[in-house]
Amino acid sequence: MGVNVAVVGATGAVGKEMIKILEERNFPVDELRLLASKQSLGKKVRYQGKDITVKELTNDSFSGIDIGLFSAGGDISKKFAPAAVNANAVVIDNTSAFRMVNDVPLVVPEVNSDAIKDHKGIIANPNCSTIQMVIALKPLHDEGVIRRVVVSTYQAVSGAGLKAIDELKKESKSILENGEYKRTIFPHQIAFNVLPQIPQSDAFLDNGYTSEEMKMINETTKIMGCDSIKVTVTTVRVPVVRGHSESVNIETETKITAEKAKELLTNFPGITVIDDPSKELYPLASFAAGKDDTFVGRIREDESIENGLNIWIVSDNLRKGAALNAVQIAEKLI
Ligand code: L14
Repeated sequence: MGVNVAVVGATGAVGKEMIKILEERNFPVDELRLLASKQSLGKKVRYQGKDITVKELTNDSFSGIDIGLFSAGGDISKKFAPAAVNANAVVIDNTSAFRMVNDVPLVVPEVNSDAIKDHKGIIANPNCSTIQMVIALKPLHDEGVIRRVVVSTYQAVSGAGLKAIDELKKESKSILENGEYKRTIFPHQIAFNVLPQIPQSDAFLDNGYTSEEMKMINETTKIMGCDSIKVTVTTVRVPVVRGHSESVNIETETKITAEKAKELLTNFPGITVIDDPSKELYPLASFAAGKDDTFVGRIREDESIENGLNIWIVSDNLRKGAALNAVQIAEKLI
Protein backbone atom coordinates (compact mmCIF):
# COMPACT_ATOMS: atom_id res chain seq x y z
CA MET A 1 0.00 0.00 0.00
CA GLY A 2 1.35 3.38 -1.08
CA VAL A 3 1.15 6.75 0.58
CA ASN A 4 -1.13 9.59 -0.55
CA VAL A 5 0.94 12.77 -0.77
CA ALA A 6 -0.25 16.34 -1.27
CA VAL A 7 2.23 19.02 -2.37
CA VAL A 8 1.08 22.52 -1.44
CA GLY A 9 2.83 25.13 -3.57
CA ALA A 10 3.42 22.59 -6.33
CA THR A 11 4.43 25.15 -8.97
CA GLY A 12 7.00 27.00 -6.86
CA ALA A 13 10.79 26.57 -6.84
CA VAL A 14 10.70 24.20 -3.83
CA GLY A 15 7.41 22.47 -4.76
CA LYS A 16 8.77 21.49 -8.18
CA GLU A 17 11.91 20.14 -6.54
CA MET A 18 9.81 18.14 -4.06
CA ILE A 19 7.97 16.41 -6.91
CA LYS A 20 11.27 15.67 -8.67
CA ILE A 21 12.79 14.21 -5.49
CA LEU A 22 9.73 12.02 -4.71
CA GLU A 23 10.18 10.56 -8.19
CA GLU A 24 14.00 10.21 -8.03
CA ARG A 25 13.91 8.44 -4.68
CA ASN A 26 10.99 6.18 -5.63
CA PHE A 27 9.00 7.41 -2.69
CA PRO A 28 6.06 4.95 -2.44
CA VAL A 29 3.44 7.41 -3.69
CA ASP A 30 -0.07 6.11 -4.31
CA GLU A 31 -1.83 9.37 -5.14
CA LEU A 32 0.10 12.61 -5.75
CA ARG A 33 -2.23 15.59 -5.26
CA LEU A 34 -0.80 18.90 -6.45
CA LEU A 35 -2.25 21.99 -4.83
CA ALA A 36 -1.58 25.66 -5.42
CA SER A 37 -3.18 29.10 -5.46
CA LYS A 38 -5.75 30.19 -8.05
CA GLN A 39 -3.08 31.60 -10.42
CA SER A 40 -1.62 28.13 -10.94
CA LEU A 41 -4.91 26.31 -11.49
CA GLY A 42 -4.93 23.96 -14.42
CA LYS A 43 -1.12 24.03 -14.80
CA LYS A 44 0.31 20.59 -15.39
CA VAL A 45 3.35 19.08 -13.70
CA ARG A 46 5.05 15.94 -14.95
CA TYR A 47 5.44 13.03 -12.54
CA GLN A 48 6.54 9.53 -13.56
CA GLY A 49 5.78 10.21 -17.21
CA LYS A 50 2.27 11.54 -16.58
CA ASP A 51 0.91 15.08 -16.42
CA ILE A 52 -0.83 15.87 -13.15
CA THR A 53 -3.15 18.89 -13.14
CA VAL A 54 -2.74 21.36 -10.30
CA LYS A 55 -5.86 21.81 -8.17
CA GLU A 56 -6.96 24.73 -6.06
CA LEU A 57 -5.96 24.60 -2.41
CA THR A 58 -8.99 24.73 -0.08
CA ASN A 59 -9.86 23.40 3.37
CA ASP A 60 -11.38 20.35 1.65
CA SER A 61 -8.24 19.47 -0.30
CA PHE A 62 -6.86 16.89 2.12
CA SER A 63 -9.33 14.01 2.42
CA GLY A 64 -7.46 10.72 2.13
CA ILE A 65 -4.05 12.41 2.25
CA ASP A 66 -1.38 10.82 4.49
CA ILE A 67 1.41 13.37 4.11
CA GLY A 68 1.16 17.06 3.16
CA LEU A 69 4.36 18.72 1.97
CA PHE A 70 3.81 22.48 2.36
CA SER A 71 5.93 25.11 0.65
CA ALA A 72 3.72 28.03 -0.34
CA GLY A 73 4.71 30.60 2.28
CA GLY A 74 4.04 30.95 5.98
CA ASP A 75 0.58 32.49 5.65
CA ILE A 76 -0.69 29.60 3.51
CA SER A 77 0.73 27.09 6.01
CA LYS A 78 -0.93 28.85 8.94
CA LYS A 79 -4.24 28.91 7.07
CA PHE A 80 -4.32 25.38 5.63
CA ALA A 81 -2.05 23.12 7.74
CA PRO A 82 -4.79 22.76 10.41
CA ALA A 83 -7.21 21.48 7.73
CA ALA A 84 -4.66 18.88 6.64
CA VAL A 85 -4.08 17.77 10.24
CA ASN A 86 -7.87 17.54 10.78
CA ALA A 87 -8.03 15.22 7.78
CA ASN A 88 -5.44 13.00 9.57
CA ALA A 89 -2.54 13.96 7.35
CA VAL A 90 0.92 14.66 8.77
CA VAL A 91 2.14 18.05 7.56
CA ILE A 92 5.83 18.56 6.78
CA ASP A 93 6.03 22.32 6.60
CA ASN A 94 8.87 24.06 4.79
CA THR A 95 7.91 27.57 5.93
CA SER A 96 8.84 29.41 9.12
CA ALA A 97 5.21 29.32 10.35
CA PHE A 98 5.59 26.58 13.00
CA ARG A 99 9.36 26.09 13.40
CA MET A 100 9.67 27.64 16.83
CA VAL A 101 6.32 26.31 18.18
CA ASN A 102 6.97 24.10 21.22
CA ASP A 103 5.02 21.02 20.16
CA VAL A 104 6.40 21.05 16.62
CA PRO A 105 9.56 19.03 15.96
CA LEU A 106 12.14 20.89 13.85
CA VAL A 107 14.08 18.20 12.07
CA VAL A 108 17.24 17.52 10.10
CA PRO A 109 17.18 13.70 9.97
CA GLU A 110 20.97 13.27 10.25
CA VAL A 111 20.98 15.47 13.38
CA ASN A 112 17.77 14.88 15.38
CA SER A 113 15.53 12.32 13.71
CA ASP A 114 14.40 11.16 17.19
CA ALA A 115 12.33 14.33 17.45
CA ILE A 116 10.01 13.16 14.64
CA LYS A 117 8.10 10.73 16.85
CA ASP A 118 6.90 13.55 19.14
CA HIS A 119 4.89 15.24 16.40
CA LYS A 120 1.24 16.16 16.87
CA GLY A 121 0.45 16.45 13.18
CA ILE A 122 3.01 19.03 12.08
CA ILE A 123 6.76 18.61 11.57
CA ALA A 124 8.77 21.68 10.55
CA ASN A 125 11.55 21.72 7.98
CA PRO A 126 14.23 24.22 9.05
CA ASN A 127 15.47 27.24 7.12
CA CYS A 128 17.83 26.35 4.26
CA SER A 129 20.85 28.09 5.78
CA THR A 130 20.24 26.44 9.15
CA ILE A 131 20.02 22.92 7.71
CA GLN A 132 23.40 22.93 5.98
CA MET A 133 25.07 24.52 9.01
CA VAL A 134 23.73 22.20 11.74
CA ILE A 135 24.61 19.10 9.76
CA ALA A 136 28.25 20.19 9.91
CA LEU A 137 28.07 21.43 13.51
CA LYS A 138 26.65 18.17 14.88
CA PRO A 139 29.74 15.91 14.65
CA LEU A 140 31.98 18.74 15.92
CA HIS A 141 29.65 19.43 18.87
CA ASP A 142 29.52 15.73 19.77
CA GLU A 143 33.32 15.69 19.85
CA GLY A 144 34.31 18.98 21.45
CA VAL A 145 31.12 20.79 22.68
CA ILE A 146 30.51 23.98 20.74
CA ARG A 147 30.55 27.24 22.70
CA ARG A 148 30.04 29.80 19.97
CA VAL A 149 29.48 29.98 16.22
CA VAL A 150 30.07 33.06 14.04
CA VAL A 151 28.66 32.69 10.54
CA SER A 152 28.30 34.74 7.38
CA THR A 153 26.17 33.35 4.56
CA TYR A 154 26.38 33.80 0.80
CA GLN A 155 22.85 32.89 -0.28
CA ALA A 156 21.52 32.12 -3.74
CA VAL A 157 18.56 34.02 -5.17
CA SER A 158 16.46 30.86 -5.65
CA GLY A 159 15.64 31.03 -1.93
CA ALA A 160 13.42 33.93 -2.88
CA GLY A 161 11.64 31.89 -5.57
CA LEU A 162 11.41 31.53 -9.34
CA LYS A 163 10.71 35.25 -9.89
CA ALA A 164 13.95 36.12 -8.09
CA ILE A 165 15.95 33.84 -10.40
CA ASP A 166 14.31 35.60 -13.32
CA GLU A 167 15.21 39.00 -11.89
CA LEU A 168 18.90 38.09 -11.51
CA LYS A 169 19.06 36.83 -15.10
CA LYS A 170 17.19 39.77 -16.64
CA GLU A 171 19.05 42.38 -14.62
CA SER A 172 22.44 40.81 -15.48
CA LYS A 173 21.56 40.83 -19.17
CA SER A 174 20.34 44.42 -19.11
CA ILE A 175 23.54 45.60 -17.40
CA LEU A 176 25.76 43.77 -19.93
CA GLU A 177 23.76 45.20 -22.81
CA ASN A 178 23.25 48.71 -21.38
CA GLY A 179 19.52 48.07 -21.41
CA GLU A 180 16.76 48.97 -18.99
CA TYR A 181 15.48 46.70 -16.25
CA LYS A 182 12.91 47.53 -13.60
CA ARG A 183 13.39 45.57 -10.36
CA THR A 184 10.37 44.01 -8.69
CA ILE A 185 11.88 41.54 -6.18
CA PHE A 186 15.14 42.74 -4.60
CA PRO A 187 15.47 46.12 -2.83
CA HIS A 188 18.70 46.90 -4.73
CA GLN A 189 20.62 45.72 -7.77
CA ILE A 190 21.44 42.01 -7.25
CA ALA A 191 23.34 41.47 -10.51
CA PHE A 192 27.10 42.02 -9.97
CA ASN A 193 26.34 42.97 -6.38
CA VAL A 194 26.10 41.63 -2.80
CA LEU A 195 23.20 42.52 -0.49
CA PRO A 196 23.44 42.19 3.31
CA GLN A 197 19.68 41.77 3.59
CA ILE A 198 17.51 38.64 3.51
CA PRO A 199 14.55 38.49 2.93
CA GLN A 200 13.80 41.25 0.45
CA SER A 201 10.98 42.92 2.38
CA ASP A 202 10.18 43.51 6.06
CA ALA A 203 13.61 42.04 6.79
CA PHE A 204 14.81 44.13 9.72
CA LEU A 205 13.85 43.60 13.35
CA ASP A 206 14.23 46.01 16.27
CA ASN A 207 17.64 44.60 17.23
CA GLY A 208 19.05 45.41 13.79
CA TYR A 209 19.22 41.78 12.71
CA THR A 210 17.18 40.39 9.81
CA SER A 211 14.53 37.72 10.29
CA GLU A 212 16.76 35.29 8.32
CA GLU A 213 19.59 35.88 10.82
CA MET A 214 17.33 35.32 13.82
CA LYS A 215 15.91 32.15 12.23
CA MET A 216 19.42 30.70 12.00
CA ILE A 217 20.15 31.62 15.62
CA ASN A 218 16.91 30.27 17.12
CA GLU A 219 16.56 27.19 14.93
CA THR A 220 20.15 26.06 15.57
CA THR A 221 19.61 25.84 19.34
CA LYS A 222 16.30 24.00 18.90
CA ILE A 223 17.69 21.41 16.47
CA MET A 224 20.94 20.86 18.37
CA GLY A 225 18.91 20.59 21.60
CA CYS A 226 21.48 22.73 23.35
CA ASP A 227 20.86 26.25 24.71
CA SER A 228 24.50 26.85 25.57
CA ILE A 229 25.61 27.14 21.92
CA LYS A 230 25.89 30.85 21.16
CA VAL A 231 25.31 31.78 17.51
CA THR A 232 25.73 35.09 15.69
CA VAL A 233 24.89 35.54 12.03
CA THR A 234 25.13 37.89 9.04
CA THR A 235 23.06 36.69 6.07
CA VAL A 236 23.97 37.95 2.62
CA ARG A 237 22.43 37.56 -0.84
CA VAL A 238 24.85 36.93 -3.71
CA PRO A 239 24.19 36.74 -7.47
CA VAL A 240 24.17 32.92 -7.55
CA VAL A 241 21.13 31.00 -8.82
CA ARG A 242 21.44 27.90 -6.72
CA GLY A 243 23.55 26.81 -3.71
CA HIS A 244 24.13 28.63 -0.43
CA SER A 245 27.68 29.04 0.89
CA GLU A 246 28.63 29.76 4.50
CA SER A 247 31.79 30.86 6.25
CA VAL A 248 31.56 29.38 9.74
CA ASN A 249 33.84 30.01 12.72
CA ILE A 250 33.40 27.57 15.61
CA GLU A 251 34.74 27.76 19.15
CA THR A 252 34.69 24.55 21.18
CA GLU A 253 35.21 23.62 24.86
CA THR A 254 37.93 21.13 24.00
CA LYS A 255 40.45 21.24 21.18
CA ILE A 256 39.55 19.68 17.83
CA THR A 257 42.47 19.68 15.41
CA ALA A 258 41.83 20.44 11.75
CA GLU A 259 42.79 16.86 10.96
CA LYS A 260 40.28 15.48 13.50
CA ALA A 261 37.56 17.83 12.25
CA LYS A 262 38.14 16.60 8.72
CA GLU A 263 37.81 12.99 9.86
CA LEU A 264 34.62 13.67 11.87
CA LEU A 265 33.01 15.56 8.97
CA THR A 266 34.06 12.92 6.42
CA ASN A 267 32.40 10.17 8.48
CA PHE A 268 29.12 12.03 9.08
CA PRO A 269 26.12 11.04 6.90
CA GLY A 270 25.06 13.61 4.33
CA ILE A 271 28.45 15.37 4.27
CA THR A 272 31.14 15.17 1.60
CA VAL A 273 34.44 16.83 2.46
CA ILE A 274 36.14 18.58 -0.46
CA ASP A 275 39.32 20.02 0.96
CA ASP A 276 42.54 19.91 -1.01
CA PRO A 277 44.19 23.34 -1.05
CA SER A 278 47.17 21.99 -3.02
CA LYS A 279 44.79 21.38 -5.94
CA GLU A 280 42.62 24.45 -5.26
CA LEU A 281 39.75 22.13 -4.34
CA TYR A 282 36.99 23.36 -2.04
CA PRO A 283 33.17 23.33 -2.17
CA LEU A 284 31.51 25.57 -4.76
CA ALA A 285 27.86 26.48 -5.27
CA SER A 286 28.23 25.64 -8.96
CA PHE A 287 29.23 22.09 -7.99
CA ALA A 288 26.70 21.62 -5.18
CA ALA A 289 23.74 22.72 -7.34
CA GLY A 290 21.55 19.71 -8.13
CA LYS A 291 23.35 17.46 -5.62
CA ASP A 292 22.10 16.04 -2.34
CA ASP A 293 25.05 16.30 0.02
CA THR A 294 26.33 19.16 2.09
CA PHE A 295 29.91 19.93 1.07
CA VAL A 296 32.53 21.10 3.57
CA GLY A 297 36.05 22.38 2.95
CA ARG A 298 38.65 25.02 3.90
CA ILE A 299 38.85 23.19 7.25
CA ARG A 300 41.49 24.90 9.36
CA GLU A 301 42.24 25.88 12.94
CA ASP A 302 41.40 29.42 14.04
CA GLU A 303 44.83 30.54 15.20
CA SER A 304 43.43 33.61 17.01
CA ILE A 305 41.88 31.52 19.82
CA GLU A 306 42.69 28.35 21.73
CA ASN A 307 39.97 25.99 20.50
CA GLY A 308 38.64 27.26 17.19
CA LEU A 309 37.93 26.06 13.67
CA ASN A 310 37.05 27.74 10.39
CA ILE A 311 35.04 25.81 7.81
CA TRP A 312 33.28 26.57 4.51
CA ILE A 313 29.91 24.87 3.94
CA VAL A 314 28.02 24.68 0.63
CA SER A 315 24.75 22.94 -0.21
CA ASP A 316 21.88 23.17 -2.70
CA ASN A 317 19.33 25.35 -0.92
CA LEU A 318 16.40 23.91 -2.87
CA ARG A 319 17.42 20.28 -2.20
CA LYS A 320 19.01 19.62 1.24
CA GLY A 321 17.99 23.14 2.24
CA ALA A 322 14.33 22.46 1.49
CA ALA A 323 12.77 19.72 -0.67
CA LEU A 324 15.18 16.87 0.01
CA ASN A 325 15.18 17.39 3.77
CA ALA A 326 11.35 17.38 3.72
CA VAL A 327 11.21 14.14 1.72
CA GLN A 328 13.83 12.56 4.03
CA ILE A 329 11.56 13.41 6.98
CA ALA A 330 8.65 11.78 5.11
CA GLU A 331 10.81 8.66 4.54
CA LYS A 332 11.46 8.45 8.30
CA LEU A 333 7.73 8.79 8.95
CA ILE A 334 6.59 5.84 6.86
O1 L14 B 1 12.53 30.69 6.15
O2 L14 B 1 14.75 34.48 0.79
O3 L14 B 1 12.47 29.06 4.80
O4 L14 B 1 16.32 33.03 0.52
C1 L14 B 1 13.99 30.48 3.03
C2 L14 B 1 14.42 31.32 1.87
C3 L14 B 1 13.29 32.53 4.26
C4 L14 B 1 13.75 33.37 3.08
C5 L14 B 1 12.61 30.26 5.01
C6 L14 B 1 15.33 33.45 1.13
C7 L14 B 1 12.90 31.14 3.84
C8 L14 B 1 14.86 32.67 2.33
